[in-house]
Amino acid sequence: MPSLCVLGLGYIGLPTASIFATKGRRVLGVDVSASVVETINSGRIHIQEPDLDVLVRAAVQSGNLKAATQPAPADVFILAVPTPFHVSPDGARKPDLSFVEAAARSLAPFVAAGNLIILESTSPVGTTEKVKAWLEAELAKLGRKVDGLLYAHCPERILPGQMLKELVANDRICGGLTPAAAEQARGLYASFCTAQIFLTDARTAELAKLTENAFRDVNIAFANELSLICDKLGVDVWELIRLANRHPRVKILQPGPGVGGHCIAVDPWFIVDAAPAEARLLRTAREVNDSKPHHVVAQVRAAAGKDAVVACLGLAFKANVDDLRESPAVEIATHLADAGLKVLAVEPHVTALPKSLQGRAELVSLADALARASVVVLLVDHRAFAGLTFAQLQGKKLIDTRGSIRG
Ligand code: SAJ
Repeated sequence: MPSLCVLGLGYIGLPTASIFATKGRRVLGVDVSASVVETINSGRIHIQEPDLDVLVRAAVQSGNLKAATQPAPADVFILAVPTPFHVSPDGARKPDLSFVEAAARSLAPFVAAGNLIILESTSPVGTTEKVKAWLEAELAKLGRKVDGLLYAHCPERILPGQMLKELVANDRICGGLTPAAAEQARGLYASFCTAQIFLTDARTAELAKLTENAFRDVNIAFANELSLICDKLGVDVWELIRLANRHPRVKILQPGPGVGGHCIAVDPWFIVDAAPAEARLLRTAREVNDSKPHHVVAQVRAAAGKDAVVACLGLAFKANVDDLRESPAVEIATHLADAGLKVLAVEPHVTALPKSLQGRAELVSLADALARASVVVLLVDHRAFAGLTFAQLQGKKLIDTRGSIRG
């Protein structure tokens, strides 16, 4: 069975490396962080995802998964490194491919004829071609000539919170720079993916992944815009959506405090960057979703008196995960603290506040927050808040951004 080298041991690389290892392949996981490497080699994990600890432990104990800070020769190389954006001085969001470039170049001493190089990171159209160009440039510098390298883009589609289930059960797309590359990639993923694997070219695969997240972003923006319209017109947006969704061809998503995470709030910008004149709806959706936290802050400030104590229920970017990165809830709580309000944060999934709130808010239990706050802002619909009722919040001002508190 071919051996693998997976570069980037984060939310995508680690489950992917581990599942290949548990299917009997020899996998070297590579990460630039020595502490991540040490954690994984001891059979533990540095990120939270249901059952991932069990999978990684099994992979390490089988002897098939090892982690290191440097790549090594393998038959297949998978790049699963971050692809964030940076904001240029004129405000435009530009893809930051520096991690992909560094990973691609780092392979030059190790690749051999016929190796398959797979880009899994969500990437702008044309990135797989760039991976090839970067690696070839590095090979030329080393004076190496390596024949028959195959390149493919095989984007992941797994949902945080259900990653291990979706890793196996979701359909996949393998886009090759050549049909042979796509075919080889399909053979590889078929070793654990029980769903269908579709072959295409790399550019279509790149745009398909971006399109999926842009589709969701636009649909959430529709719901968020409706919530603003309803606030203005004095209509209950939750009731409105519930009723509109009784139409057989209407399926409106749920408004919230904004769109967080490192995928949906990022990926549409890669399309906007590549086709700014055409991607008008996508840009506006991003702007609508990015503006929602400011609307919530304004609502809270209008409801809160000068010395109000505000309980922020939830800090994670979505329900039932511990991930606070790119979280609109954190953004809102931070702005409230900036405004001089006393902020009590309730986040059952973490034991410490994020940097922007350290020393400026208190991390407290739900009971403590409810006892002390005059204003309650529900920011995340965690299961832990599911039992909350209006009766428990009597006498307090309530801003429920998720519509999850019922009678
Ligand atoms: N949200 C709403 N209202 C909704 C649904 C979501 O406000 O009705 C918010 C969430 O609270 C969160 C954000 O949107 O802040 C994104 O959450 P999500 O659950 O929609 O998506 P992610 O970011 O966890 O994962 C997405 C998924 N993409 C799609 O569903 C098209 C996942 O399949 C991808 O693999 C992942 O991005 C990724 O890695 O790209």
